[in-house]
Amino acid sequence: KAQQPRCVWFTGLSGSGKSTIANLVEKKLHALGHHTYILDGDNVRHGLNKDLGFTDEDRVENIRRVAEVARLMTDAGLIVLVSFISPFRAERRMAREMFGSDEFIEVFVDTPLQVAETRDVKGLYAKARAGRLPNFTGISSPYEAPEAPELRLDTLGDSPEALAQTVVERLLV
Ligand code: GGZ
Repeated sequence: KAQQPRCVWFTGLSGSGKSTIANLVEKKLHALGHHTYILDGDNVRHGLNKDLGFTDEDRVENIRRVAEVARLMTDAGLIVLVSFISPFRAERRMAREMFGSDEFIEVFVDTPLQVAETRDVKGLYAKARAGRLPNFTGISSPYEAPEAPELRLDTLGDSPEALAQTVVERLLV
């Protein structure tokens, strides 16, 4: 049976684990024979969106373009894994409204700020605290947590592997 196109929209702080989980989900879906694409900062902010930074206005435009591209990809039949902080509820709602109600799965990668900041894998939180990285999400720019996501992943409670499995199961029903 042909796969159903889906937009799996990961949202969460920098360092929350979005990309790690999205990559594991992709691996599992490939093993099941599904066609996927990951949209994230690495392949979008250096190309299509390289004119955009991190002001509120630029983030809104970043997410708007990402949602449009994701929509083109679901039109082409793919399962799209979208992995951006996407900090604003209004833009996530706008994205959701572009898809059918069964097509869009919002996944809140719920890592507390204190945990992401303590890990600080890339040293960005330290830079932001020192005032050398303006408009940093969680420090000097807001993150509006989802109120009713399809899935909330507790990254303190479970391994990335187990969380990825949860996403795959939710998405193939
Ligand atoms: C947040 C920033 C910033 C600022 C650079 N605020 O952990 P990372 O490094 O790899 O992921 C973060 C990424 C966030 O880009 P997004 O396109 O996902 O953001 S949004 O959805 O809000 O448009 C971080 C890095 O870019 N980064 N400066 N000021 N994250």
